[in-house]
This record gives sequence, C-alpha cells and structure tokens, in this order.
Amino acid sequence: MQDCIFCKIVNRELPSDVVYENEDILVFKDIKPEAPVHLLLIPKKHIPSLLDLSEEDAGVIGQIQLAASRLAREMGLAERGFRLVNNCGRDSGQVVMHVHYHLLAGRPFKWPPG
Ligand code: DGP
Repeated sequence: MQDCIFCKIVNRELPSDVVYENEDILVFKDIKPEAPVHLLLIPKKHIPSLLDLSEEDAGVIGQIQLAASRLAREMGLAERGFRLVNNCGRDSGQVVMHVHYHLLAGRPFKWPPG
C-alpha cells in the first residue's frame, strides 16, 4: 500500500535492519527498541490489523510464529524467554496499520502489561 511505512520497508523504499526474509515475511529491528532485543515480524502482504485477517492469511501468520520461535532459539533467547506481542487497534497502542508482531527479549517484562 502506497502510504504504509512497513510496505515501504518491504519494497526497500525505506531502509531497515533486516534480520530474516523469505517470500512471504520480513523480520527487521524496531527503530525505537523497548528492550535489548526488539524485532518486528510482518507479512509482506499489506494487512492493516489482526481484525483484517482472512482464512488465506493463516499460512503467513503461521510462518511468523515459526520464525519467531526459530530466531529466538538462534539468538540464544530460549533459556530466559521472550515476549511476542501483537497490538491491535487504538486501545492496544497500535500505531502502524500493517500487521506486525513485536519480539521482545533481554530483560524481564511485567504482567499484566501497562
Ligand atoms: P505498534 O505500536 O504496535 O504499531 O508498533 C509500531 C512499531 O514500529 C514501533 O515499535 C516503532 C516501529 N517503527 C515505526 N516506524 C518504523 C520505521 O520506519 N522503521 C522501523 N524499523 N521501525 C519502525
């Protein structure tokens, strides 16, 4: 989509620090990290939020979960753990309207979230 920051990152119209990529998903470092490790995992296809998913998106969402699991192991995060977060809609704090999951690690996190 034309005015979407994350579509521009996918299309290399904006720079980003890419950690992993395949045909369907992109993983890159968050520009404003909230933890020592803060990655964003996104589908390359423009989907505004989790509320806009359709059946045909099940595969790409599965790929994101699998990539998070594999990257967490590869980055040595398995022992201490990590958090995988999707913000959906205004109350959640979603700012970028292109589905993304935050992979956060490297410090303890509170529960419930603020
Ligand atoms: P959310 O609040 O869930 O919509 O999170 C959006 C995240 O996207 C936020 O942590 C900051 C990050 N972000 C926004 N613009 C850019 C950008 O241009 N590049 C990168 N790498 N991250 C961005």
